[in-house]
Amino acid sequence: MSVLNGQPVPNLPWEDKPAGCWDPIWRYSGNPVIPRNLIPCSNSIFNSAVVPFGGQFAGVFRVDNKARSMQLHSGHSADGIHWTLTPDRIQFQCDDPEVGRWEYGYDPRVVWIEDRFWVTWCNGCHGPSIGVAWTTDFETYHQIENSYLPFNRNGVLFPRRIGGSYVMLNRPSDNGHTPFGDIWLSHSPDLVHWGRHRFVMRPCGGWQSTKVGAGPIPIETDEGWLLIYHGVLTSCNGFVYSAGTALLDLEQPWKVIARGGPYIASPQTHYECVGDVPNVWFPCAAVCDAPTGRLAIYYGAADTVVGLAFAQVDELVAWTKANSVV
Ligand code: BMA
Repeated sequence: MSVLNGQPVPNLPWEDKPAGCWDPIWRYSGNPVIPRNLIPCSNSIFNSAVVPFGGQFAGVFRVDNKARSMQLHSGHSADGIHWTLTPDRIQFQCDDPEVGRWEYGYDPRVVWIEDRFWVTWCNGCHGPSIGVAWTTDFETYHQIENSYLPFNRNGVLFPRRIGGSYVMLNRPSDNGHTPFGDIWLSHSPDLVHWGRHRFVMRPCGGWQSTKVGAGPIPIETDEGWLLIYHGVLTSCNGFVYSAGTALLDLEQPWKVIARGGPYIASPQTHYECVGDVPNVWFPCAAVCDAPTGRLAIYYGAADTVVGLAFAQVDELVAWTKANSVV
């Protein structure tokens, strides 16, 4: 198994799997990496996106402020563990005031495609839609059209065109804490006009019985696109968010090759089980060092803090195939 079209990230944060760990992913011993009160305005900092940038790391962070409105902030880090976030929210530049009118933003993803970083997020536009913007420096962000009509969440771009099109996973939803959710895939010639919608996967029992949504940017391997996604179970005390994996066809990525039956991670530590929304493990980024296949996965814990976990791409691919329910 090898990672395709990846880059070396020699300074990727990393710890070896601890002895006695039975799972394909393991947590950083210093978690959480970002506390809820890192900047003066923050009530909580969680579901956030990180990428390699200029030999260091940068990202877009979900900050719910002390007025409890959902905002996006830029962040920088030399080592991927110690972060500096801008005190003020990102002010997106947008030619069209109807598109650029800011309501709220949350759950960002960031990906390098061709010549710039693209940011997608759940963007308030008379209900949740998928906002799209690009940046080259994590200082100035240029917002373009929302991808879909409301209501939609979890817009996750693939890192390259497939069959000539830009491709985005997404999840049609409603305007509340949606009690349903399937993953879909849409195509675009220009990142503005989206169509050729294809069904990818629906909930399928247990930890992923209520809804599913794409997580980090998919990782290209010679066995298919490795997708880490979240799944939701409805307990008598509310939703429980866990994470799992699937392998998608390289050229027709709406076709699921394999899908793990068990979760790879679920809320189990104190900071995942206790917070503003208990029992949430919500991955938004997986930074890969292509030569070693090491993954640093950034996830929101209990809608309150950012956690870091580690995995090996080859182990996740083998585990997904060995535990597939497809
Ligand atoms: C979802 C989104 C996520 C959040 C999760 C749990 O609907 O709002 O941002 O982590 O609920 O509250």
